[in-house]
Amino acid sequence: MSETSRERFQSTLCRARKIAVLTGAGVSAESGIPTFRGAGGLWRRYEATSLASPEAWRRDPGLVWEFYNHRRERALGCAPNPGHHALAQLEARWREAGRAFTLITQNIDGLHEKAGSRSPVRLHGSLWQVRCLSCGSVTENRDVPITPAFAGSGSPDPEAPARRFTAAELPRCGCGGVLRPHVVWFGEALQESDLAAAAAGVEGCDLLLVVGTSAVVYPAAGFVPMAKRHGALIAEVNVEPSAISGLCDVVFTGGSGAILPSLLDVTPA
Ligand code: BV8
Ligand code: ZN
Repeated sequence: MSETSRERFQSTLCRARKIAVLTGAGVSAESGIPTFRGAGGLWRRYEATSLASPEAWRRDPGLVWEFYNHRRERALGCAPNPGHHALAQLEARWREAGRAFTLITQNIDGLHEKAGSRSPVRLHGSLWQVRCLSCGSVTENRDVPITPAFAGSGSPDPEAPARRFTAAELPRCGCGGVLRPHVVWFGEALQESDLAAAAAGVEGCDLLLVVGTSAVVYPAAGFVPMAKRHGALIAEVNVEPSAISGLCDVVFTGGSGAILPSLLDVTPA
């Protein structure tokens, strides 16, 4: 009888000397954080992707901060789900066994870190970091609202009254410069150090696990064909097919919070 996908995945996993994981918004869906392209991808009348851009910032930085302030507020009340914990526990077992493990995430919500994942490669930055447009300093910032002027703002309701924020109401650095979210917007380059860390984690990996991503955003999605070229077994966990499902050796369909705890319950052989 041919081995099942699960048997194939777990027998490859337990022998794997080097594992890479790529996650997207879907891994946080069961924590209550809306995905980009699902129904949650809308905020007021805007596609999330249209607000995550330098053009939107140039046009109306107050609106962009309203959007991020709303996401920070919502994420504050969200906890890692069993999928995040299963990935953090797998990482701990692999590090304990002296084996290589790299978690690469497209998410900016910080839930992997909250679940105990150590030094995930955050390709798109962090909801909880801000960057000064004048001095360039990057700092942790967990103020909700981001400034008093944003208190109570950010409702995703399309009928919510549009507010204009003055430059004085925007968050400021100690140097007086305006602070922006330290995230990578569409059309912005990713940090070379993050790209290099992700590539180092994928090159030569025995297995790449892709969790909860539509895999339409580049260069993040490009790590899947890279792993394939290096001969890795490619596995996917998603509730529906994605743009890389055709590259996968095994596909597990369902919620990552439901699937990962038992799927990853493997000790290094
Ligand atoms: C770049 C941070 C080049 C912000 C994000 C024109 C100019 C420049 C570049 C481009 C261009 N046109 C296209 C590009 C490339 C562009 C791109 O890829 N566009 C796509 C849309 C075609 N990429 C870029 O712009 C990147 N930069 O290329 O720069 C450059 C080089 C040098 C100099 C200058 C420029 C930057 C991309 C990063 C954008 N920032 N996020 C923020 O979050 O606010 S991307 C953002 O969207 C997220 O971070 C995430 O990565 C992405 C959403 O994707 P997913 O995570 O996959 O989420 P999605 O909702 O799509 O899917 C969820 C999945 O989960 C689904 O499959 C669903 O089925 C599944 N799911 C749901 N529930 C569950 C589940 N799975 C499991 N369990 C569940 N319970
Ligand atoms: Zn500054």
